[in-house]
Amino acid sequence: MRARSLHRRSALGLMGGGLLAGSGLSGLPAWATSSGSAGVPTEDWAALGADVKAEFKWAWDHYVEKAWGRDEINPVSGTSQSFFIEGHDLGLSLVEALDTLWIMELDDEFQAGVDWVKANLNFDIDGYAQVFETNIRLVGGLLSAHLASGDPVLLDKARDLADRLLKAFEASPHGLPYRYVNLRTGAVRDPETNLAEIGTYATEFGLLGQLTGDDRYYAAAKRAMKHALDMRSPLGLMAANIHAETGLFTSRNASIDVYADSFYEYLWDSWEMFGDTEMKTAAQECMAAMVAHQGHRYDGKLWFPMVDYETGAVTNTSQTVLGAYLAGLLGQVGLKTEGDDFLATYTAMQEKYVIIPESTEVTTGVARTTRTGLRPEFADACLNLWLGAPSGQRDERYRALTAIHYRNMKVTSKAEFGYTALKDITTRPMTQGDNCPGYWWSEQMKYYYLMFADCPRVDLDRLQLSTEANVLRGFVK
Ligand code: IFL
Repeated sequence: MRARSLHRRSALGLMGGGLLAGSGLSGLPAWATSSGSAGVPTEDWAALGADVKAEFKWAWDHYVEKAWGRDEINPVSGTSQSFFIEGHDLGLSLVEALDTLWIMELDDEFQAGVDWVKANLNFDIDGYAQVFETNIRLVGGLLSAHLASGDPVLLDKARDLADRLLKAFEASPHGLPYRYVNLRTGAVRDPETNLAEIGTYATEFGLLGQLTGDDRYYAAAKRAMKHALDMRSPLGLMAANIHAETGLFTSRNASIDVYADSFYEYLWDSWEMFGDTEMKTAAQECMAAMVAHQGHRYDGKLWFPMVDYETGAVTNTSQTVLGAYLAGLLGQVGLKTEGDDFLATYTAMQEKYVIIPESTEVTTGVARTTRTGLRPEFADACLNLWLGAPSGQRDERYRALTAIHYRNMKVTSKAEFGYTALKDITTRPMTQGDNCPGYWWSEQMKYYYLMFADCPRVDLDRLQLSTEANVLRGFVK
């Protein structure tokens, strides 16, 4: 790990007793680790929001200096790397950052990013891109930047890219996209896929359809989702793995997180964005089936381990940090008690480990892995639960929990040139990796800012975020 600033050492010192003892966040006030609503402190939220903006600007300046136009910065070494296609960078972090820059009113930075996109981003590449990632990160990023700026070139680029991705759907007899498509030739590969990768298109494709008047996009997205929904077992569950050529499940594991997570988000989002009542019903049915057949308590904590989709027998007792999104989604579909219950599970993991482990053994509540991916899902869940009440009645507890998440990230994951994933959360200090995933620019920094700052450019009551937190509705112009 690189040498740190005095400021950061002080912060570690503040928390050090609790961290070293492995007994939580001693050194922080009692409220900070509380999952109850009593004792939520008065915080200067505007000041915390300003701090998030300052950190984002600081990280952006380093990206500009060290990695401009590259997919991801490695913020310890000051190097960079490709994400989609080795040697053909697509400005991933830049595209992911655009709507966050806009919300933060960092207008010069936003315009510089847009100008780079217009001058450099060209998808006519003879290389295979992962269809799911390309959609949520690039199509979504371009669409939100278009909504922010009104620039038609950004919409043209989103459409061009989506047209290339459509080839992956059209190659399957069932309309289930292959995992990879050659952006130039339309050739496909990797038919063994999963719910997340066949079913996370509806919001970007639906919005693209609204903006272009072309129904093909949403139709393709919905056809793939419907195919899987139609194969639900009598328990109401789907297996998470599926084959694009046979159309059949290739495992028996129903999962809320790995291989599946955003499929479920996009059922509900299809209702919220487009009023699709069929998808609303499906979302409610799927959530009810999860609660009934996947929800299990271990040591009093609610978890959703993998189960056999036909029998409900538990098949795997690990759960990833990605699963935290479900706490927010449960709240969105009207199962707030269960959502709060599941959030409390991850809150306890945050108290215990400071940074929620990438994967947990649910029977013991012990981390299965030491590395983490600089993950946003806990803050995502807090935001969705917070937004569940109208302005003025929102529960401050969610903001307080998110403030802990933010401060813990600052203390553990800030490197010389940006924020990084961690190699080992069990060492003291934690051992840093050397990569800032693209989603950091789109997700947690936006969640923090939306919750802490006054955002004149966003109407929180209309806000619609994609799984990658791209703003697809709710900008104030
Ligand atoms: O890319 C992110 C997105 O939220 C997703 N899956 C995981 C990533 C963040 O952990 O759908």
